[in-house]
Amino acid sequence: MPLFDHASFLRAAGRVADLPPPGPPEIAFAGRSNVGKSSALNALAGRSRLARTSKTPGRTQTINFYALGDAARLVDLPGYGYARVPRAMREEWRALVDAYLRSARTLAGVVLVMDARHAFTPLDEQLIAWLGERRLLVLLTKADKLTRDAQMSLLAETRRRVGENDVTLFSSVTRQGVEECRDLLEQWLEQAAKIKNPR
Ligand SMILES: Nc1nc2c(ncn2[C@@H]2O[C@H](COP(=O)(O)OP(=O)(O)OP(=O)(O)O)[C@@H](O)[C@H]2O)c(=O)[nH]1
Ligand SMILES: [Mg+2]
Repeated sequence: MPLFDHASFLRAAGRVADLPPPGPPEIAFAGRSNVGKSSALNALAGRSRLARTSKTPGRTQTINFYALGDAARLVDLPGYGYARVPRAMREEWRALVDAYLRSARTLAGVVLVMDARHAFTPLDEQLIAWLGERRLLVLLTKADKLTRDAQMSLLAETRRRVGENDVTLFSSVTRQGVEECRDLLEQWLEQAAKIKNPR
């Protein structure tokens, strides 16, 4: 769909003061370090190197904003809970992401990215609790690493656990789930834009 075909880098924010002023509705990508958030964002945007990805956990340390034309933004949050990051940096992460979530912008929803092979770790549970009532899409990525049967049971189990929220199996490698996600996120953005600009 057209919206995702016009992604461009907007800004990297390493400090609260660097957060861009609120603009169009945003969708944030959150999840543990190295689960594949940046790769998922690239797969959705159809661009292999828009967001930087890495085999080394903790690659994304700033909040990176990408514009989808003038209509929307995708926001790549730094990985959560990477144990080898010094404590002071973890505090900074928390403060920065907290400031982002509290800032007066239109957050259409959060894509919570989990590794399909290790879903619902205690860190994921903490993140879900911390995100509170926000609308979630649980993206079970690296699904290419699971058999079809394992994918189906994980999907059913995840649906049970996250209730009202959306769930998709995803792979940045095979592009499984990409179209489904784009359609859903476009719906979120349309709804958020309507709430923002009621006629
Ligand atoms: N097999 C497979 N590998 C993937 C997939 N998505 C990401 N990866 C790999 O997982 C590693 C981490 O990917 P990133 O997208 O950088 O992960 P991230 O969540 O942005 O990581 P941080 O920025 O460090 O939090 C890289 O080696 C990717 O190539 C996927 O769907 N399938
Ligand atoms: Mg990243």
